[in-house]
Amino acid sequence: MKSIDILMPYPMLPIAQEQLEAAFTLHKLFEADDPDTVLAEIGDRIRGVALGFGSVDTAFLRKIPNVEIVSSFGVGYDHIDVDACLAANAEVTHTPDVLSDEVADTAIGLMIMAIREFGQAETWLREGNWKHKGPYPLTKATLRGRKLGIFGLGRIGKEIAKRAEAFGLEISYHGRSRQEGISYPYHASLKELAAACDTLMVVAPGGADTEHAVSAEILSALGPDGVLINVGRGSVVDEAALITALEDGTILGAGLDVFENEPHVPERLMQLPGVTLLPHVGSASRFTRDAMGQLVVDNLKSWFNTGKAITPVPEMRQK
Ligand code: NAP
Ligand code: 8YV
Repeated sequence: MKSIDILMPYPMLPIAQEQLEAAFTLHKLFEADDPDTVLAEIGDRIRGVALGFGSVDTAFLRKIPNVEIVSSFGVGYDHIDVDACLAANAEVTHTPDVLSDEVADTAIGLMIMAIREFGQAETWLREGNWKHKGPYPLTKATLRGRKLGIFGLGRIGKEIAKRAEAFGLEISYHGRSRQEGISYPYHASLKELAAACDTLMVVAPGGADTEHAVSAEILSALGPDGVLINVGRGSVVDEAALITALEDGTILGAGLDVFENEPHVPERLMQLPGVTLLPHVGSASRFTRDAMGQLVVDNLKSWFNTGKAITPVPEMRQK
């Protein structure tokens, strides 16, 4: 496969970079002084892209007209224009399943942190308040008796539900359709789900269809005991509406791993005491990120060895 040229626009983990370097002719665009000039020179030769970061659109695809496959790191692919890839006859792959457990663990951890204020309690201790002022105040919220509404009961959502069951939470969900063989109650609209629960877990994908789905109206339906957890995509939540809802008590709190304009987090959000914020670490253990990196490599190798990818995005299966 050494005769096959692969483009790596941004750095990736050693597990991916080293294997791709050994198997293919790898072009590390991020090492070039002038990436545009390099891409203009080698663009015609590129047959595969190993995408760890950045987006793919028509303009980018035009620079690599003979590309056959874009192998993306991560399960979410809202940064890739799949229609443009289909038009360019390029396969798109992602890294589902290998990260579901890790992200579900993060979601549960974030939910408990947000509800029991563990981040704030740790700050209380570290700043010496325990010694000088006494115990951290009792938390307004508890996990006991909470109703968890899952927006996006997919691979990760189901792992979150499994864990939440062990905590004794009542679970229901919303997606575009009711799922066969799932016993949790289904709500046909997000508003109905928000009204029926007090803890809304967002684990739906980003993109135009879900943009700002969690609006001021949804937050109002969630209500004053409501806690919003987002491990899906920042774009799914109207961040300005969320900040207002937290400031005026429309909802009680939030736990966020993803944001509208990462890595920028609005100052007003950071100032709010009832909010737990994580820097998009849902899948961020070495173990899980290595498994994702391996799948990026395996998809490329499989494509060039057999003509089939291992984990194409669903749109590719429909073509
Ligand atoms: P998945 O298996 O495809 O699940 C997505 C779920 O969302 C499905 O149940 C789907 O149900 C629902 N959904 C999709 N489009 C929808 C829409 N327009 N309206 C309502 N529901 C919709 O994906 P996954 O592997 O669980 O991953 C989910 C998302 O988690 C990813 O796309 C990514 O954005 C995010 N993620 C975040 C992190 C992190 O680090 N925080 C890590 C990994 C993934 P229906 O088809 O029935 O609508
Ligand atoms: C990664 C993610 O942080 O898989 C996803 O959709 O959001 C995360 O696992 C991200 O893809 C890495 O850039």
